[in-house]
Amino acid sequence: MEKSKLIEMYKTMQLIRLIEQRINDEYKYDEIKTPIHLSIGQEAVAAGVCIHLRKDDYIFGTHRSHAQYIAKGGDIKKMIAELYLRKTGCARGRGGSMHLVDPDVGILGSSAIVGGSIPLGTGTALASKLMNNDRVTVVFFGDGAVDEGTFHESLNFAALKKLPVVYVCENNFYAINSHQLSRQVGDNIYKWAQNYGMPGFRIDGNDVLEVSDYAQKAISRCRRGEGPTFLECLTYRWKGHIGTVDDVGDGYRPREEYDYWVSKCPIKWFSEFLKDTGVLTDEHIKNIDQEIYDLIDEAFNYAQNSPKPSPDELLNFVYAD
Ligand SMILES: Cc1ncc(C[n+]2csc(CCOP(=O)(O)OP(=O)(O)O)c2C)c(N)n1
Ligand SMILES: [Mg+2]
Repeated sequence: MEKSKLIEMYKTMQLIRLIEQRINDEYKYDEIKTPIHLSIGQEAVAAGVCIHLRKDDYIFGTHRSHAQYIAKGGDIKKMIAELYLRKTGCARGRGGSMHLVDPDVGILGSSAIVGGSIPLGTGTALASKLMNNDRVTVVFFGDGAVDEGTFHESLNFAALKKLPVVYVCENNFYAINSHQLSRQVGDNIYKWAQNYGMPGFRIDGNDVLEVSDYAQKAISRCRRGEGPTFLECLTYRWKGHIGTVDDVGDGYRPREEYDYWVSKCPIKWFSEFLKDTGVLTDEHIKNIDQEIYDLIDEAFNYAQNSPKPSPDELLNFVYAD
């Protein structure tokens, strides 16, 4: 992979990490008026996939979508303003963290309905096929979405019609506090895809190079008109399911498991790789990180100084009586 792309992936992962740490820190002031689901620990999935997407390709996300929005090139000022429910937010302050959208860069939406984005992304892939363009759709979802009927219907249909869609399952092993093995007979998510007739792979979702490699092949396959691919990316969230809690010790996940995944930090590993291979030095990394901190400050200032919607605007954009 070209050096510039490697650096871009580092920047994306670090922007996701640092912006979420800032969200985490600001949350206690109770000015961010929306539930939040942080992706700290899972940054490599979105970064490794979206590096291969064009601006006019589409993505759909979930309740845990900051990473995907950022990696696809969403405007972070509008994202933070959305978290503060300001008029300048990407969903005009009406959606909050779980409803990020930026159609100008192909972010067609995220949904808090678990599994809800899977048929939507299957639909845009069908549209691309019918309109005979080569736009690819990527749908991101969690291991919990596999428990929904719509997951199975959508995969079957996409394989049957050879639709240009890449299904990216971020398997962090938990849906809220329920482990995968308390919800599913086996730990075999990628095999569902194979059974429905598409290539399905299980990969290390904390290794951005591996994610990028598989994503590139999957996206190229879509562009060639050969149909969908399924990527099950094993990864781990560091924070609790919702909000800013640190919940290790609450009983549902073992400390050793958490420690193992923290030791596999995707950003730490990748920055070491970039230094070992001479792509970046400590000095470069320091400068990049400072630029990212500045961008984040700018986004928070923008959001905090943006106007709030007024009550008389409540019914704007409501189209039915
Ligand atoms: C249809 C539906 N059922 C239940 C919920 C409640 N719920 C919100 S998030 C969540 C867990 C989702 O887990 P997963 O898909 O693995 O995503 P993760 O939170 O791990 O990123 C559940 C059950 C919901 N939002 N929608
Ligand atoms: Mg999960």
